[in-house]
Amino acid sequence: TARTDREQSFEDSSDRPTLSAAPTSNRRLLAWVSDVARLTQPDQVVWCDGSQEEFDRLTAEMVAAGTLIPVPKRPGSFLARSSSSDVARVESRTFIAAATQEEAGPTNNWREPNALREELNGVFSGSMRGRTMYVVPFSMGPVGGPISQLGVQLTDSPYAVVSMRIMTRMGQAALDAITEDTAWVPALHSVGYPLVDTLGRSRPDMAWPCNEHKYIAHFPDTREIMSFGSGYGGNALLGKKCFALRIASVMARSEGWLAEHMLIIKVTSPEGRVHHLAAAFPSACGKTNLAMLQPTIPGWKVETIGDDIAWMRPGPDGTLRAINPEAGFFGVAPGTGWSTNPTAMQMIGENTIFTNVALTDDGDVWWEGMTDEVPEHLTDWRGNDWTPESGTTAAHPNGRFTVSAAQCPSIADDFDAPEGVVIDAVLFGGRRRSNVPLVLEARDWEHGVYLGATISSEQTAAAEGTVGELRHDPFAMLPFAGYNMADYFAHWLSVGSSLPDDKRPKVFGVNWFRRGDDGRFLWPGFGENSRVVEWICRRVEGSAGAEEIPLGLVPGVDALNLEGLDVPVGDLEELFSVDPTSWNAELDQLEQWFTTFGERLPAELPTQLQTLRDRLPRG
Ligand code: GTP
Ligand code: SPV
Ligand code: MN
Repeated sequence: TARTDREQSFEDSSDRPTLSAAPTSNRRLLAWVSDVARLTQPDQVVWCDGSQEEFDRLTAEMVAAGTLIPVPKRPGSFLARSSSSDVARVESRTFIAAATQEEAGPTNNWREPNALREELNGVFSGSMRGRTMYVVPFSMGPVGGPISQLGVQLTDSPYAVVSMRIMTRMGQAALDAITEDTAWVPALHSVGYPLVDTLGRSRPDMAWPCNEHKYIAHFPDTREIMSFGSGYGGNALLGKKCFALRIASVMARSEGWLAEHMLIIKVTSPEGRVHHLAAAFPSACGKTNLAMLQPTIPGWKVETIGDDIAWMRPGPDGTLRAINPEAGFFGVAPGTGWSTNPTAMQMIGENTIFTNVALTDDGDVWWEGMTDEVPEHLTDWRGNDWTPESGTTAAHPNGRFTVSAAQCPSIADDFDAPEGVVIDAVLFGGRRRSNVPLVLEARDWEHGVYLGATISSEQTAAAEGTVGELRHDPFAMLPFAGYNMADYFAHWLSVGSSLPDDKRPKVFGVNWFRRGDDGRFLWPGFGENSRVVEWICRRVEGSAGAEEIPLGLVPGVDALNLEGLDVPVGDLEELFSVDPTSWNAELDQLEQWFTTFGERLPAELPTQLQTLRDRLPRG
């Protein structure tokens, strides 16, 4: 292929690019790119401008290489099949290299920064041989916005480049915003599969190159990211979990704001009143679905601002203002269908990159839950023939779609607002088959922080581990907090107390996943969740009633709008029932878990736990 002036070859100069053609004069950036190129030894360096032309060129190259397969039924769309060992985030290989283990805290894998840096220098040495290194400048949030942040990803994965173009504001505008004195996060990524070894022998590429030995490494003190060995989602699109949550949470703590694993929606009531809600649910527990909810109750409108990450900052007027730092959605495919999430189905009709889903014989994608009818023959996510008798799922349970927010039919007009939207309510939820009620309002901010800190959820396929196993996932941030979780709880308490009483968001807990003894979901979920959203908005307005139960405030019999809903009375009762025996057992377990945080745990949390214990009937 012809070389453009944005590409530099090493053959021209001695052992590294002159970088004379680089479209920036930023010295720190040029020095870093040059140092990384010397370490990783790519054939060439390409500076990405974020143009459609560049996207088309890269996708064409990936089609030729077998990395992408066109999806003819959806214009501009492609399927990627990852290596079967590279299908989700790898939490056991995710490291927080804080100065001390205590700073990383008991929920993170800590590594001593200098030792890890040394180890990674060895791992990255020559890791891009035979490949192109792309320089990917990006902004999280609108370029130049007061809440936005800049970063540059260096990667040898064209899949990461095209995904970053969808997921972030990527390209020349972001690069131009990086001046000598702006802060930006250096994010280095390699799939760890060089095509030429140290003796100069070459080997063929793979459709999805990766390395069995993975590192997702974060240096919070210097705000750097180094990711090696994986091409997948949160491991490889470094603006997302690595930057916008792990590094950003560290920035947020020192600057008095919040970086959260939250969706953001704009809700308009039948009277035209607008409320913004932010909600934290663990991975694959319903954020994308709630973000794109189509209300089943008349007169209500829900619009999308974000589906995965929220940056929330106390504004000059005392309100908590939030932006979605992303520009696209990397959503779970299985379970996404016309009956559950029609908005998403409309959104992914074109210009979408699918990963690890099945292909139909007539050139479309398919996954479990997309249609009621199951196709008789498919090519599964591994590329094998598949029929309903195969005994496996056709799509990987963590198969995903990557699509621009601009294509979302429910995107809100204030999606792009650089100053963010005012958050009126914060929701915490998990996947709980028992104990946790459909909806619960916290008595105050401290109680709300307790609700966030004590989220437990059945594990999903979004990370390696045993699916279905209940685990603590405080604030849905267990894999994403970049510092000590106990300090993170304290930070939440402190941000809340910095807000004036009348501006502080109300806090709620929700659970769409409670099941009956027979194992079926007690609540229909999806669009019907609008009924819960309605009660939350009415509570914010001060117009809906609530009843106090030991756990907090719940809608009384008449406060939840059940008009036209076909849920048996018995199920509704069960959705709010509190079993003292199992709650006391849950509190014993929580108390035990609290001890893992030692002295750093804010006293407010055990106090809240004791209050709850005192309120429970003796079991
Ligand atoms: P990440 O992108 O991993 O952070 O996940 P997410 O929280 O955005 O999860 P998502 O909305 O994609 O939901 C994941 C799974 O939960 C899908 O299979 C959905 O079909 C299912 N789900 C979402 N909302 C509901 C609901 O209200 N009820 C039930 N029963 N399932 C739901
Ligand atoms: C999650 O796992 O919470 C995701 C997908 O949103 S990933 O980008 O892989 O983290
Ligand atoms: Mn997520």
